[in-house]
Amino acid sequence: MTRRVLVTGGAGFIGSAVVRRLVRAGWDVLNFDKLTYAGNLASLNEIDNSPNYRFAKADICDGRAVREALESFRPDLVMHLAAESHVDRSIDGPGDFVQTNVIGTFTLLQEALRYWQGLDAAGQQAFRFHHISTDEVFGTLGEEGLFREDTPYQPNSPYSASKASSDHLVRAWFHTYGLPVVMSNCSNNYGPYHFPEKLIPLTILNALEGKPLPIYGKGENVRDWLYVDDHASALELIATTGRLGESYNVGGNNERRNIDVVRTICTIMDRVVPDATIGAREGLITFVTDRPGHDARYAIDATKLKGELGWVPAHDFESGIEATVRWYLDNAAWWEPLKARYDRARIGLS
Ligand code: NAD
Ligand code: TDX
Repeated sequence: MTRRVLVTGGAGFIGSAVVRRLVRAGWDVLNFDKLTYAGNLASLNEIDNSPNYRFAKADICDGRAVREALESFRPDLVMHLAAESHVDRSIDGPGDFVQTNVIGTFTLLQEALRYWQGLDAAGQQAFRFHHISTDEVFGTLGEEGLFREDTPYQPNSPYSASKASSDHLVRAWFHTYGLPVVMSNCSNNYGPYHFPEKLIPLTILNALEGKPLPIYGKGENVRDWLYVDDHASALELIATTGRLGESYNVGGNNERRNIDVVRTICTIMDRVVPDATIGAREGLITFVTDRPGHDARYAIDATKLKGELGWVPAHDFESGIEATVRWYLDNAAWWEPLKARYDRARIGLS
């Protein structure tokens, strides 16, 4: 039987990796995406002519559009990735985050429940709703410890608070209405097709052009980096084999301080694209005003996912970051058109 998956946010960074993976694996895929500034159909050029791929431009807050998509496509899996995802934007304008991440998830849950209740017994048995979330819901760690699935929620930014709210709604729809859900919370992703407002692609593109490399505060904040295709492989596994009502933490065991991430990128670029007029790129590092409420450290304990479902990531940080730098160097046609769409004025850059 062909498996049918409705992916929300499939034109985004992680959603497009999931769509590319599932289309290649033979799933029938409907990509349901509003195409905000972060959505980009060019990220799907490799698969968008495939007969088992289709696209609907629509908003998860629009209940009627969600209902029509579910009733006409009739998926046996929903993977929910659509979200406002950038922490800095959530500080400047939290309203969109509450709207999409909270109201949008609520709308999707209501329509998924209605659809699921209308299925026959075999259809109900087969159906799953997978909610994709972030480790930022757990707040911040000190120097020791890791986020586990039972770590208390302590979100600190409007973004993480909105994602935490959505996680709670999904859990409640399982316990109250019996909607068959699985959930996952992942650490920072990096890799190809990452929108250039985020630390790693911003650093690569600014370093290429010899522009300042902005580091918030002292650059000592720690993130746990995971190559995006490893997240996509975890998501397929969780969606298809995770236990209903459970959540799984996803992370690559690659803790790095931001300053060290930026220095690593500088070293790779000095080697791969040396530029005498720019010189050593570490000289471009510019310490700027810290992010308000900046979480000090994130780190994931993925023991449950590895032990229960047998997930093994394929990339370590060193090979993943080198592949990512080379991808950006080889794919200017993807990122050039985006440059007008990201706002560096916020941090005082041209
Ligand atoms: P992204 O910002 O790159 O993409 C989000 C996508 O959702 C875009 O294609 C956008 O057009 C779409 N979208 C936004 N609002 C919508 C709406 N109202 N209706 C329909 N589509 C809408 O995000 P990402 O980095 O790919 O993250 C995907 C998911 O994974 C998010 O839920 C995020 O919270 C979560 N996550 C991200 C990371 C990370 O490091 N990027 C880590 C852990 C979890
Ligand atoms: O210019 C910058 N300078 C800088 O020092 C930017 C954009 C970021 N930073 C810092 C802030 C963070 O400590 O680098 C770190 C990474 O920042 P982002 O790339 O903005 O990611 P982060 O805020 O950690 O959130 C990301 O990972 C978790 C995603 O955007 C979220 O959607 C995901 O849930």
